[in-house]
Amino acid sequence: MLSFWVLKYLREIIEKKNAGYFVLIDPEECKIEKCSKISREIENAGADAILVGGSLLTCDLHPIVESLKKETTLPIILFPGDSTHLTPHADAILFMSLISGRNPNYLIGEQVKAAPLIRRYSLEPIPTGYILIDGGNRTAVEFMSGTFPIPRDKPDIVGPHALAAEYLGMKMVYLEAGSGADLPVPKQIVSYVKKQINIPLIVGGGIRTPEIAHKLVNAGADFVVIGNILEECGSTEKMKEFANAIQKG
Ligand code: 1GP
Repeated sequence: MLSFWVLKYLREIIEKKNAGYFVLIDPEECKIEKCSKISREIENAGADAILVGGSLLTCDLHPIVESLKKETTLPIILFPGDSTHLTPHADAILFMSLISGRNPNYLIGEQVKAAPLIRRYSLEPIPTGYILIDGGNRTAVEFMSGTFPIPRDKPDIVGPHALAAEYLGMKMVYLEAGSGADLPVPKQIVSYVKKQINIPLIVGGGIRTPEIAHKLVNAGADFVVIGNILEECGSTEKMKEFANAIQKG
């Protein structure tokens, strides 16, 4: 009997801390010999979970996640670009459907290919409606998925997508501007969506300062994802600043 725990843990984080903090690791940028140290630092800095993934993967995911896992008690959650980005060394997977797009492969195709392996690996699937918002530049996820992001000034289009995710039984909604986006998801969109749904809201992409993270939490984000900026200036201090800004909302 599998005992899944990550979604329950994430719900408790929202209750206890107001909002949670995910650090995203791009396996392409993660040197295997540094992985254990990195996951220890992320935990010490106060993050709530480690996401691992990206749009494109050319490296071997197994040893990276195995090594990350050794030195942390935080859940390691896969954030896959497609059905090949799987490893049994993680705890859970954001089982995403790219619902802002109309590409059947990312709505259901990759999910069907991944499902048997997720089961074999005993990964906890967290069904997530993944919504791409224009971040001011072309991002890898836009190119790789062959989908258009929703325009930044159209919360009235984003809202029904998020609501449809909830009505389809998904457990989370992820508003994504894309890794390295010039502009994060507008707080007006976050607050609009927050009013529509009753499931947790993840916001990520292009969040470069703790102040921006803080504003997004105030607008309604339940989880904030920080990736690129920590790779660029990944000091523990910087990670802690984000923790303070996010978890104290
Ligand atoms: C990307 O939302 C995540 O999917 C994180 O984005 O790397 O821009 O922080 P950044």
